[in-house]
Amino acid sequence: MKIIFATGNRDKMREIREIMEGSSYEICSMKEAGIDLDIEEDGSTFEENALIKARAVADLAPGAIVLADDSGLEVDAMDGAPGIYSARFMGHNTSYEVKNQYILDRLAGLSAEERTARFACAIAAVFPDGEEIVIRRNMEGGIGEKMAGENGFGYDPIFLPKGYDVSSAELPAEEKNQISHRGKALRAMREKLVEYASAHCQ
Ligand code: ITT
Repeated sequence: MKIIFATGNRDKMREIREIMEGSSYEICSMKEAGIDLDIEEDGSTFEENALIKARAVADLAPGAIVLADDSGLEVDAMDGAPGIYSARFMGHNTSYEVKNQYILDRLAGLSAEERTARFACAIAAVFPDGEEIVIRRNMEGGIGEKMAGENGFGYDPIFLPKGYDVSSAELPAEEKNQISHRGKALRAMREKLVEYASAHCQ
């Protein structure tokens, strides 16, 4: 069966393909499915926004299973910001170097205990029969003292996963995917997809 991933973010799409490798589903991006859509993410939680994206694409792709990812970074010392606004934080066109430096400056002088943060990822699925599922998983950790690493994307250079003294941008892709919010949420969703397939495809 075919799955369309409702994302326009190429870095997310790369991780999604890595994490879903070996599944019996054919995974295609929105672009590969010929869908070009600017979706207004006006929900107030990761879960709501993931569903908004999946439903918008499902409306244009009858018969396909549509998945969407809404994710972001919650910094406790910033009252959970940038949170659901992670992509829009300081403006869509502002570089991650500038966004990351801003967060480092906001946390200057705080101890490790005061620098706690997490990445969150909600994955929503909309099935051809209208069934919907949303799964959220977190990766706990903290904000480092400086940017480090070239892997990953977005806020990875300033995020130290719990138990690691390197940033998630310093981890090889397979290692980040093992512990990441996206890896955990997608592996849980993969189990739901297997259940769906065994119930619906003889
Ligand atoms: P789509 O809505 O098209 O999927 P987007 O980039 O707008 O793409 P989101 O609204 O979900 O996606 O915003 C997620 C942002 O959170 C993303 O742009 C990064 O800045 C950040 N983020 C999410 N997961 C991340 C990760 O694994 N590593 C680093 N930053 C991450």
